Amino acid sequence: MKTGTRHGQGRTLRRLRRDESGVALLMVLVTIALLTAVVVEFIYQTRIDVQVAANVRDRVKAYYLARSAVNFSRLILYFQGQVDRFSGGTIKLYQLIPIESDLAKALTTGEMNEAFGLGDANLGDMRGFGDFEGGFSATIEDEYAKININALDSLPSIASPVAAQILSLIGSPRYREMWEREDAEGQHNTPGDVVTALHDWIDADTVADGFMPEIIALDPFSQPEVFLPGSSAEDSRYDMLKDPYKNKNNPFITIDELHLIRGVGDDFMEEFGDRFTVYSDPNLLLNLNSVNDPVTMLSVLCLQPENLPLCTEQGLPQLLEVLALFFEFRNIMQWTTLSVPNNQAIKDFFDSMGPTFSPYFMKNLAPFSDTFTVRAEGRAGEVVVNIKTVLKNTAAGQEIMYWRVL
Ligand SMILES: [Ca+2]
Repeated sequence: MKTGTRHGQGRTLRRLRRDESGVALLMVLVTIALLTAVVVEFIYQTRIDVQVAANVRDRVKAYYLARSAVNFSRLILYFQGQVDRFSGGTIKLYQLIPIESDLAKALTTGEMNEAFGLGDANLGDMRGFGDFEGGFSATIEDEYAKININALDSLPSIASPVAAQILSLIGSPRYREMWEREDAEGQHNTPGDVVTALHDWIDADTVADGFMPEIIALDPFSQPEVFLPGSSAEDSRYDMLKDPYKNKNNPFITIDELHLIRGVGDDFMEEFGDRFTVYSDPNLLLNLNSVNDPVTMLSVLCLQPENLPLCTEQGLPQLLEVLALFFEFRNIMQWTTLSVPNNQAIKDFFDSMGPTFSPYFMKNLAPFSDTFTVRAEGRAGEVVVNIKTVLKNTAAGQEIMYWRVL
């Protein structure tokens, strides 16, 4: 019985051991599984950390490369200010000098020397200057090539042509569909409604002003008054909104403020945002020799009462042909003489082709420009950083009117 019992105990022990070894195996498996998960997680996390670190590093690099492009642009605009004094604004350095790091690299790393067969020509300390990873570029636009919305509250001799030009731009038949759509509040607006709303936003009074788009469009140059004070409150445009607000009764400080104007939606901004400015002198019209946008140029030509027959469906193809010839003429002139025609030479060119400019328009044009938008881009690895800034050349130096990192 003892033996039997011992035997029995031995069996139980063996079974227990077997069971234990089963538990141990299970624990080992679970531990391995857990460890594998932890290790995989750890490796994954480490990879993310390395990638995040690389992205942060590249973002910092790209940001400073974009700032380099801004600095490069500031230097060119500084010289532009000097050159404008004797060229009257017809030499556009910022259009002639490409702001592009690849070019800077080629100039400083010896590539250019090889291309020109100069071999080891001594560039002194210049060597290695462009030796960095990534790149930058920038474009410069003249703010006087755009329509200043704040001019709507200027003298009638400026406000009237500006109102007419905005009407001609946003009221063009090609945007008819945009005006047929309801805005976010389910309201319909006309181009005339938007021009009035823009004006009420800026002007000091608080009544909704009246405006005769047809009369302004027919002859914008001899209007004694453009906007006539009405009797209703201008704030009623925004009173019924979920989050009501009042008209600002002060000039626009940025173009982004346009989003607050009744009738201005994303589609409007997409189409026209870059064609407006708030930075140029509101007592002057634009600078004709800086306008590179055919749509803006078309709105300038259709401002002139003499050209109205050409601004019809029948006349438009001819007008567009003249416009294309003009841009070609100016391009060829810029690359052969390094200067563009001044306002008078532009008038003479169009006169010889048919369309003309009114003397009232000519006398209010900006002589040359002092305010520019710089769009800079810095690139490093996969990261791109953009900086948009508006710079104004003043007697005291350069003023930064706007700065945004995207
Ligand atoms: Ca107002």
